[in-house]
Amino acid sequence: MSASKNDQKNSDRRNFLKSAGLTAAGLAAAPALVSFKSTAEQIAANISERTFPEGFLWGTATAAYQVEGAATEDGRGTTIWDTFSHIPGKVKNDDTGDVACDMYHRYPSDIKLMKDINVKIFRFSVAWSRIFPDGTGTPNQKGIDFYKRLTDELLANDIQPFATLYHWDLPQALHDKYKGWESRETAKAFGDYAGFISKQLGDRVKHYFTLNEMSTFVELGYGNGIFAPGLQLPQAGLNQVRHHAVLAHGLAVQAIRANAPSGTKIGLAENLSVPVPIIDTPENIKAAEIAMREENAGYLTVVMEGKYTDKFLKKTGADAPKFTDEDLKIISSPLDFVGINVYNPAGYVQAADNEDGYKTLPFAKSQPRSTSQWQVLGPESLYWAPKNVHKLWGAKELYITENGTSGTDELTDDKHIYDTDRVSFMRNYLTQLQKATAEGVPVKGYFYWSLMDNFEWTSGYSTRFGLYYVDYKTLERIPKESAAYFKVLARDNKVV
Ligand code: PNW
Repeated sequence: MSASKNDQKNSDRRNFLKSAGLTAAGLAAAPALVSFKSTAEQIAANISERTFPEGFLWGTATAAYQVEGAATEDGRGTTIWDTFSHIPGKVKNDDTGDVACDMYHRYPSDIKLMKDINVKIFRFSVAWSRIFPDGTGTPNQKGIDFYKRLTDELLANDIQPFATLYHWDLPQALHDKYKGWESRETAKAFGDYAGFISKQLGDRVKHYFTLNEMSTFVELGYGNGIFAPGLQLPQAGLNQVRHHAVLAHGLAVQAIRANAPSGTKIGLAENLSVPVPIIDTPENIKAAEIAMREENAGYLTVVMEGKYTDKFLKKTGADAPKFTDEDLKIISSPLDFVGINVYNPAGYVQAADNEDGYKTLPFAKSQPRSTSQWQVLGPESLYWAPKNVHKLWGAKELYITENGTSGTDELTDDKHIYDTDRVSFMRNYLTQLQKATAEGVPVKGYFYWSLMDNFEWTSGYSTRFGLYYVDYKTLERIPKESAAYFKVLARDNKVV
């Protein structure tokens, strides 16, 4: 490419960024040219100072089965992950969540650990089987009390609780009775449970996420079978499971609206596929948008649009899910915010003259990855994910509900963990997120995954994502270098 063409592209890109930022600023500061200018200057200052918007919320995330332990305590019912992790060979080293980080008992000191690093929001999940041991029926008061104690303790420490209602630990009884997510009955039961919990915790919890990462638990649990319940369904069955997951989400939104006090905010936490333009030209940027919409057609797209895209229906053909118009209305119940879990780019894309309008390039063999083989490292994903969710669907509020990385995390003789890789990861990814917020994308908060090392599904305890190291022999928590990084980041509200 000639130098002048390059210059042209660079200047196109600059103009694009400028106009994107200014458009947002212009909308926010309508009346006078003066305020328009000063807002534009503010944007420029934010970009160079790398600050996040005022009031941006910094937090950490966990999930019940991964941290709580106490698997048979206080009337908790068995879940599909209890069953699955106890089958030899399913999880690395045959680890299980029986004890995990024992957060069920240690939550008061864990909340202190959060406070120590300036956490203001905490995302945890409610274990459905602690509330309804069999998925439906009589509620278990001891389970409810646990989440009341937990949220009271958070509030007493000035940390806002954000509750996820399903983080993959389906009550085993629903699997046995209805084949779990293969049945609509499970979606209905989820709606009932969501309504119930939002009534119980309504005075304490103001933000709910319905389901965590539908795409992950459905594809890995019912598609390739490496997650619980370990099934490999044919395409038609798999599409029906996908449909039941989005339906469950919609039913839960409606049930929470009907039961929670007004002012309660509802969203979901989806690990969406994030295509990243290989080179930021207008054509490739458009291609990445098209790709994001189509690649999430069975999940976020149908939730946001209330229809399956034509391409999705064409591609699935006779195997398409069976659904009604009423289902689509439920699935697309309006949300207060969209939560996205962002770990990696789905691929680098470019515009193409084909039926799809885009082409996904193969990853280079040397593309860096974390110790989780699926996690291709691409910080730009934390720019394009919120940018395009906002652009495609006009989401008014966004949260990064998970972002993090796994490393080797070696404990030195003097009891330190110098996780330089994680610190670098956070700085690189957050630089991209900051750029999105500076351009006016309404991201309200960020949850690092995870507060501490925990049960990493099929990788067991061998894969560590935490800001705090967990010594699984003693259950001691030790802050890593990244915890120190997070503390300054949250204090200064800027990339440091
Ligand atoms: C998410 N993949 O899981 C979950 O929400 C967390 O429970 C989990 O601990 C975290 O990310 C880190 O893995 C994923 O294979 C599991 O692509 C697997 C994949 C993606 C996300």
